[in-house]
Amino acid sequence: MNTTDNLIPRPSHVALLNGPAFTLAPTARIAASGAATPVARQLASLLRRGTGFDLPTVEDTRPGDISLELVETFDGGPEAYELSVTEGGVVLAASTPAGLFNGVQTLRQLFPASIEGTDPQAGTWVIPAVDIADAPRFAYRGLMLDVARNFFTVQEVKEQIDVMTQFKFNALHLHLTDDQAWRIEIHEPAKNPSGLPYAKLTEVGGQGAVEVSTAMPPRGNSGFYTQQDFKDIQAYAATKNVLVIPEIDLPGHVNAALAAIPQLNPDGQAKPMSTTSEVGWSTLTEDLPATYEFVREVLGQLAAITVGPYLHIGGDEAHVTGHDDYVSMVQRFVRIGAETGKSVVGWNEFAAVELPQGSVIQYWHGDFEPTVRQAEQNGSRVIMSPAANTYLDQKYASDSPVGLEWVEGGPFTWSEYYNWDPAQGGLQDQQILGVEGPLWTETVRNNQQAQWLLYPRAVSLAEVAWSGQEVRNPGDFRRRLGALGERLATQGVAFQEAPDVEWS
Ligand code: TNX
Repeated sequence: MNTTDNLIPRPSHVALLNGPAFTLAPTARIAASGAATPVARQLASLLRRGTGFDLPTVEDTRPGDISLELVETFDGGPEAYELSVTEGGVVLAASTPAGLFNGVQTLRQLFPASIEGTDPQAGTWVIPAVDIADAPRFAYRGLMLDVARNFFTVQEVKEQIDVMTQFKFNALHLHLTDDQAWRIEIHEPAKNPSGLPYAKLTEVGGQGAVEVSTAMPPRGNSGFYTQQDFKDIQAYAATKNVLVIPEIDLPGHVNAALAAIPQLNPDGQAKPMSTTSEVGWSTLTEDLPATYEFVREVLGQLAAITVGPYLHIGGDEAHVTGHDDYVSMVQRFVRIGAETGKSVVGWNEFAAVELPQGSVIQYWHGDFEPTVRQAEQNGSRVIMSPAANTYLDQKYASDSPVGLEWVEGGPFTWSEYYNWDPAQGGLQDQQILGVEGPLWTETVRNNQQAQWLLYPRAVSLAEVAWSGQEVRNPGDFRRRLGALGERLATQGVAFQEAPDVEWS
């Protein structure tokens, strides 16, 4: 077995060549020009750490170099790449920087795990001669971080991006608001007919967090992102081919907003903040004009600072919103969302309303039929997050120190998150935008706990989202996970050492 057998996610085509291997020499350079240069610089800095080599980025190519090439036409779409390794050098080709970035993640895994060390390691850096041609099955390969129940600093979010992107994830959904807290700054608008105190959303709502007695510590962290922070996260994410999808959860999961803005309550009285982890007990009010004024302002400001095409408006677990009120409100919210120019995303409950062109349904739980119907009738695309195959907050075992255990079929390890096909219930691949694993954080207090819940299960999801069913195989994946252990450990990433995996 060599590193070409251990790649995760598994590429579409891997052909070992008979020729001699490539050895990265201390004199090697990383060659690239134009839009390929930033990716080349990232590769150079990655390889410099573990090797201690200079690895300058240059424009010309010599034997022994790694060269990154942008080529015009390419099979497999914008994220595809081809990697050719021979004794004479490494050539990585793609039609976009995103494709090159994906290829770099593959190339990293072809070197011994010690290359991931933070200081120079002794060793020879050899890669077998190989041809790889690879392209993703789905365009959207995401993780979700619930920054509402527990706040994660900008730095912590960036660290999560660093780890996830080595598995070719390209979407980070930030769950910015919930009952316990409001995490995104909303400026005082010039036009404010009802005089809503938007600054209070973060002044009051930003102080909140969840409290769960078994979590360590019981109370979550508080804080919020300024609009500038949110831009910074997106700018960093963009360098790693990640799109950020912000969520404002409506019309349920809104207690923090009701506590900040008295006018959102029928009696005009602000609600008290709450730390409970109960769900489904708060709602906006259908017949209050302030409701729509608020939603329009918040979605408008958020859309204006969001780089990507998606705006997530929640829609889940509105258990105390009457059905008619739910339909009436959400029908207006999706239109307000679409008027910002973004594609509206919502949890599958929102498939109960007429969705604007280009909407995206995130299926997590319950009746699948409305999701499939909307996909068939109006071309809405689907993000697959079925709880029993993707919920990264669920416990590994009933005595796990962190995690929840409400999803039926648990406890859940890497295999439940691997052994499923997103194309199900009549949905075809073209109707599926992709796959996302949500990390709810009722019991999570820092990145280490988050990583331990994420890995290795998120790695299963990465392969489900990237690799075609025809190259996937649970036994082989289990073996490759084992080989990944040393790499994660060298990176200092916390992960659950699943007992059925032989960890390296
Ligand atoms: C359900 S999943 C929720 C969240 C909770 C989660 C805990 C979804 C759309 N809503 O509010 O955090 O369960 O697993």
